[in-house]
Amino acid sequence: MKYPAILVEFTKSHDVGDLKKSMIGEQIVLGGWIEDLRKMGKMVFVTLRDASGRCQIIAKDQAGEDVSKMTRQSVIRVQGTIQETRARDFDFEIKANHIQLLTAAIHPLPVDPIGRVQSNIDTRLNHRALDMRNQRTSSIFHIRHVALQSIRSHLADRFTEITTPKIIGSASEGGANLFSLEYFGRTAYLAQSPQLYKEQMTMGLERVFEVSNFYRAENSHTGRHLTEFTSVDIEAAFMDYTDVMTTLESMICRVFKDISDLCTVPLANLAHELAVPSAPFEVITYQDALDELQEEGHDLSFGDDLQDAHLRIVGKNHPGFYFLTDWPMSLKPFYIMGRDDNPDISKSFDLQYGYLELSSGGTRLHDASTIRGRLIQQGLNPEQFADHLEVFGWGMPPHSGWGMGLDRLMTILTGTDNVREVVLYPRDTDRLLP
Ligand code: AMO
Repeated sequence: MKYPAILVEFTKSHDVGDLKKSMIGEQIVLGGWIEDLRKMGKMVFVTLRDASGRCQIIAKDQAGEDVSKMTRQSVIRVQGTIQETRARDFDFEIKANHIQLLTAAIHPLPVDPIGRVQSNIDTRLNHRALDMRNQRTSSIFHIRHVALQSIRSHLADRFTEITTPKIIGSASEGGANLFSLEYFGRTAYLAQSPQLYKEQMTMGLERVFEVSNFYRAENSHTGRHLTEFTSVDIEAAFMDYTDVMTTLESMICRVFKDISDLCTVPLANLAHELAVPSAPFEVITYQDALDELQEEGHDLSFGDDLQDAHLRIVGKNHPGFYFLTDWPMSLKPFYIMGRDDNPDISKSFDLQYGYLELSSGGTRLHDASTIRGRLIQQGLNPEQFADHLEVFGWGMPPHSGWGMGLDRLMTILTGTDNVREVVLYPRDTDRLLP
């Protein structure tokens, strides 16, 4: 390997994670930040971290700039040689010939990325970039990365990935919870979901999926609601709701297996033991849930929505993944189909994890006049859906699909109880910065 010109460039020859004991004697150039620094006599011991790991650097105090005066979290570049170590925590160490300070971290820092001093979630989110040097935080985002890869590779086998618009002219999920914005003299909205577009795409592509951010002007202050969230959506022609439930179930099992196999270190950093679920997931009906609630003294009638308190009771009886099916039509959006034997019951489902709703989906209506009737029934104006309804006259196949909240799934995968922990820069009613 050609030895880089240390004083001219700021590149490095290796990531810390690339180094091995078998490389003892090799000259390398590392770049990273100072996690810890101890001066012992004329020697300075630096724990250098980069995104791939950490290693010990041993330097004479006069190696390059005055190392012992450098602050923790400052960015340095180290030119040195790999050698044997007597340190218990490391297999080898780097004897530095030269340490170059690239950027000094100004102290006091607003959060301690080592986690010795604990900060509350708001303080950490206000300083997210520095929080990302905390191994717990970076582990969450490593797991998120693997989950996204796993989801994409699972779906891409049979589905085509699409990207639908986020600036739209009419609501995708009905009128409530829409963010509006001024758009060159007209009103535009931020998409709540890809619902209408993904349905339309089944006409030509048959099976599609999307992983994107969507927007809900929801004034909810819970650990599971954001105004900007990431949704994984599928829509498939010639499938009914039971078929897409199977797709969801197998995708969830695959993601858990992949995380369990590929993320042992991040999971250990989070002290989280992941239980890989197996298919088939339990299925209970909305009526079963009402009966369970009745036994607990909650008298709900068919058509009543299940509030958070109700789902917490049902979730206690079903702590893992389970499908909740057969919802009343009155609780479902205009595009959901009713059952042939009982038009008051929908061909739809939610995927629950205990009390937490992870996904909802169903068989869609594919007949324009029925959709028009449902829109009117729900107090929506069919005129505003004219472009969408027109498509249904061009030969729309029967189709089904679901949307799944990735951020909510991430809380289960990482053992956290707040979606703000698993989103880089969460947006909620209070949080618009940074
Ligand atoms: P729904 O509105 O139930 O269905 O949303 C689907 C899933 O998205 C997640 N989710 C949210 N996550 C965080 N913050 C929010 N504010 C938020 N809102 C929703 C949840 C939820 O289960 N178009 C349909 C899906 C379909 O039928 O294909 C839809 O959007 O995990």
